[in-house]
Amino acid sequence: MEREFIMIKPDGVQRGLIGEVIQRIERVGFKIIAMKMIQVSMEQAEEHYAIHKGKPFYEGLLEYITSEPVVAMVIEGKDAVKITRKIVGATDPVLADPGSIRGDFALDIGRNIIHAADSPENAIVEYKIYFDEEELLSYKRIDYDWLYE
Ligand code: D4T
Repeated sequence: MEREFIMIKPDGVQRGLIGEVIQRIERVGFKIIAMKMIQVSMEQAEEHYAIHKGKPFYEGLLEYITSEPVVAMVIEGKDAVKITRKIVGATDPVLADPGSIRGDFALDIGRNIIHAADSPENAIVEYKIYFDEEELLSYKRIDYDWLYE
């Protein structure tokens, strides 16, 4: 099973979309194995978005992601990264398909509701910024045998 790291960003929390996002993740069958509401520190934000350092949107991105609480989550399931990225939609809402989270709820690339890691390797790197390994729980969803052949 693959793990994916997801974060409902400050705009998602402020706009009351926590439940909406979780519902979309849960209903497809993913198992939430860790979840918490946190205020991202500047150190965590810099580590998370190190790849974007020096880009024109970098400073604004750090300011935004640290501005208000977020909900961080680790989920598990078959092809979790690819399927989650489809549920989330393209980074720029103008390119995000209707039916995706960003396609349905966002207008601006700088306020795009949710983050999802773009590879299984990055998912691990990213969840380690926000979670200790002991916070990741191991359990079986009751519908497991109906989700997987
Ligand atoms: P995140 O990381 O938020 O899930 O977004 P993506 O993985 O889909 O996209 P990304 O890493 O390319 O961008 C990170 C973050 O920066 C914001 N951003 C990005 C922005 O404000 N202006 C821009 O031009 C770009 C490329 C949005 C997401």
